[in-house]
Amino acid sequence: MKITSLAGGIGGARFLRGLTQSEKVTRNVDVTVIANTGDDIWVHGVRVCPDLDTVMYTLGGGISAERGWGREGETFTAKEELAIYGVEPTWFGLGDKDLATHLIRTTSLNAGYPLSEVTQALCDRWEPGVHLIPMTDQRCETHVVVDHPETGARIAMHFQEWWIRYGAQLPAHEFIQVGLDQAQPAPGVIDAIMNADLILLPPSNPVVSIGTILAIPGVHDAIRNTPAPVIGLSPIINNAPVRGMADACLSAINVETSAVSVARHYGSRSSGGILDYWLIDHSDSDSLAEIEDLGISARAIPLLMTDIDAAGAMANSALDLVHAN
Ligand code: FO1
Repeated sequence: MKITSLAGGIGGARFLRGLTQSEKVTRNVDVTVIANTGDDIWVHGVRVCPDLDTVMYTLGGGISAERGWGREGETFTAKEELAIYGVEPTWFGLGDKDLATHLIRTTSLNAGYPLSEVTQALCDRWEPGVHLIPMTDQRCETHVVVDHPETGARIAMHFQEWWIRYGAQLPAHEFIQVGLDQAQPAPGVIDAIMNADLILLPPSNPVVSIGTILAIPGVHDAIRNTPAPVIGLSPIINNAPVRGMADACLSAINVETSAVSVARHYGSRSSGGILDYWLIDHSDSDSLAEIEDLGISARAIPLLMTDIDAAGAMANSALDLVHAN
């Protein structure tokens, strides 16, 4: 069975760990992960790809369990030394172990290798157990339009500065994908969607993670047209994001922070959208009828990914849904 999943950062990676380590799934299942690269950033001369690395480290066993990003047992000596020199950005958490990944990636990119090939080479070490592909090999960074915290002037800043330095507390007027008009799906992306037996949208940020991937020319159409069923899992439980600041992102695009509103935002496949199924938490089960009215089959299951087993149970619910229909 071929499963293709779009994925953002921490929530998506944790779901995928449940999917790939669940006993039901490991047998003859081939998982391809199309990861968001809109969060990617140049810092201190190296290219950092947060969502690719979060998936690679989480599935490869190197992730910091406490942070959900970066490496377990990490030190930040290089970051501290850079700060002593007064070199910005001092707000970015550049880890020493993580730096090795960024240095190899930067050297390979500078030598002309595409990001998809560089990612494959890094995965040779980490063996995440999935085929990890960036959404595009071209630079397509998310920048956020905000009012400058001091001057009030309307400016665009890199997503990471908004997310890390300002904790997504500056109201976002707009998200812009810089480079989108030149971006093409990376090799294998469209094929992984069109030839899958199942498409999964994990509980990643629907705006800056899943939304960013869907905006790459050709991806949304491929998901609309693939013969595979498309199952999404709500990143919103009881009208609140499970982690991260999905609510700050949803309000920027005038989408209410609720399981049903995100389902409406993705849309049913029968009405020009991408969802066949939408899994919500039991606490939102009063929305089941409303979601079904959108033309999307809905189920309420435990959606809180407290540990790997909980994520595995969620993945199994998604698979059961497909087998049942
Ligand atoms: N998130 C933070 O909240 N603070 C950081 O300093 C930080 C550094 C960082 C470095 C490498 C990396 O791969 C991820 C990092 N993240 C950090 C997480 C990252 O900002 C977000 O996880 C994604 O961009 C959103 O999914």
